[in-house]
Amino acid sequence: MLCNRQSSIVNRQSYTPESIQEGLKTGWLGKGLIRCYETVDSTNIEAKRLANAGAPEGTIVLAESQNKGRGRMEREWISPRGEGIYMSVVLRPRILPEEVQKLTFVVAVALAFALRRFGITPQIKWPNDILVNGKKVAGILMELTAGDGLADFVIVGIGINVNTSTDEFPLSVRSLATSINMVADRPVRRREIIKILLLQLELWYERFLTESFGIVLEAWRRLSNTLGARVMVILSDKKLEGIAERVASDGSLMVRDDKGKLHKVIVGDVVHCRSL
Ligand code: BT5
Repeated sequence: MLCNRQSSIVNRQSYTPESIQEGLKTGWLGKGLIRCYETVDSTNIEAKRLANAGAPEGTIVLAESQNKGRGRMEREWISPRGEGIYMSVVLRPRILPEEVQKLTFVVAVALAFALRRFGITPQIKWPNDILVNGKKVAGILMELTAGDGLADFVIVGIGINVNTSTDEFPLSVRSLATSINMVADRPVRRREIIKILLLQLELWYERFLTESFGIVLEAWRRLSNTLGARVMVILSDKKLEGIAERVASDGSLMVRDDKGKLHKVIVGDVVHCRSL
């Protein structure tokens, strides 16, 4: 208990670009422009503004709080001041727009490996949730801007609950969410997580670009708790129940229903039936 109280004091120190870059072991990611804000609408929106103005690959946007933090499909991302990491990264991969979904896997793997450094055993729930003990500790929001051909840029938005306490989550999310300092084996500072995360992100992004998506997918499979599970997939117009058999090479989830029919799910929310 005492540890947690101490951690909540140290962890609430805000960060500066210098404090992130000090001791940062990446080759390029985060070595250039880092913008730290007190409050923004959404770090993804701010990063998009910067990218549209020509910000290079590796630019980072961080905020202490967001008043329009977003999840997928315009859902809200709860972003209490100083309690979490609200970060967006500008990437400019030379990939086709349809390949961008694969980057969610790259980021999820990087995030899971980074969190393992703090004595946590995270699991990835398809497509973009990072869970600890079945509760969501982090989420990923990937936003693409493309012209006619290749992706112009991708904004990788990452939200991590670090110090957030249960009562800071609204009732609708409370039983589903957790935070790093509720589950880590020692008090963790936000900037410590950011440095390790940037390093993992650079590593897995470069593997994806120079080696293959297969390598990422292999790691993802080991970290995922979705594969083999009985799931309910909430699609825009219906629900589908079955076994999540595998992830296809494009990142979509293959679900076999009880009649034996295989469905390819490209976008949807997954509920693991055992936790219903
Ligand atoms: C996500 O969406 O999980 C993506 C979250 C990405 C947030 C980051 S923060 C930095 C960057 N800037 C942004 O504006 N966004 C990104 P999705 O899978 O749609 O999950 C959203 C759902 O998660 C909500 O509808 C809630 O049920 C739940 N939720 C909201 N806030 C949460 C939190 N802090 N912790 C855990 N669950 C939360």
